[in-house]
Amino acid sequence: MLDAFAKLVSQADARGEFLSGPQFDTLAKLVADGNKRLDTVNRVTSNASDIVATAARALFAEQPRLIQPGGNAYTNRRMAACLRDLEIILRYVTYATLAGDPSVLDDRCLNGLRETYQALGTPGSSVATAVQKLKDISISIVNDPAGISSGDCSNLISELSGYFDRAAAAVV
Ligand code: PEB
Repeated sequence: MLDAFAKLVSQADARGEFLSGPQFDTLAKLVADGNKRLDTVNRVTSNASDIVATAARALFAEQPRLIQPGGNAYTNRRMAACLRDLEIILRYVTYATLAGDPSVLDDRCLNGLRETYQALGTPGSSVATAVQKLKDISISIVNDPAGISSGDCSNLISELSGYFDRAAAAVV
């Protein structure tokens, strides 16, 4: 598990070199945008249960078979597992966003997840659809202009978006 700083340091160290100019610029930008990053993570974190519930509701509205007898989210136990899975994925996306690096998401959440779902008979494509909904809802919450000083967050939004896409791609 690496963050953006540790990753560049380990890359430079592997070559026995000082940080390069572009590497330094990358980290300087990360520091300059640090408050935006913290606000982003904070907004997703503090709305996590709403984000999960809304994404799950939208998934089941679109794919009602999942909650009918024989569906993979049928029975309270499976429904609970489904909500829990979405919460876990969202939580690791917040960690990756904080770290500025996807390795925590890859190593601790996505590694082997596709195979787990195959073994469980859980439709990965439905999980991917739910993750896309987590993404859309999270981005709209992060982009809400209320109560925040205005600024350009497009880079952070595309980074955040990339972590959700990575999670969705890992389960299909
Ligand atoms: C991954 N999910 C499930 C299990 C595991 C995970 C390991 C099996 C054990 C259990 O039930 O607890 N666990 C989860 C995860 C990590 C982890 C992401 C990462 C660190 O440790 N069913 C649906 C939807 C979808 C869903 C499409 C969107 O119809 C999920 C939610 N996951 C789902 C369901 C189960 C499950 C387990 C329903 C239970 C399946 C079953 O027991 O039949």
